[in-house]
Amino acid sequence: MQDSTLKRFGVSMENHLLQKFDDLVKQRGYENRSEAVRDLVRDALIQQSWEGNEQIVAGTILLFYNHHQRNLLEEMTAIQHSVHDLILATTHFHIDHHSCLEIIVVKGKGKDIQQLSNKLTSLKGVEYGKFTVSPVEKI
Ligand code: NI
Repeated sequence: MQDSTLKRFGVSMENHLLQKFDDLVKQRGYENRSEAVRDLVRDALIQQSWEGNEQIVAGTILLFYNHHQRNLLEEMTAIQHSVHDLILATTHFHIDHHSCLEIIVVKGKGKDIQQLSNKLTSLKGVEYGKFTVSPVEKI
């Protein structure tokens, strides 16, 4: 059972950093700093919890790429087939004449998913890659 009692603690930081943080709080529409800090802490814990470990996570790998790049589609397909047990679904969008957006929904051990994401996003022709993940157990 999680203890959800709110605790207060003091944070010191340089003024310029705090000003930037306040801008971010405003931009993202947080009610106050505490709410923003809570989200940042949760994000950090999520990151830390799957990096190189055995915990089961679920998430997405988003890839933006040029499908004219030589061998890219073959390499992508080969990589995905080699770890088919980690992949729940793949959705492909033809964005324009050259560009494709692919979203791969994944589930498996954090370290395996991270490795898969690194392999795919580092392929030549992949212009942008974004890996988002959530632990299957609640944080
Ligand atoms: Ni396409």
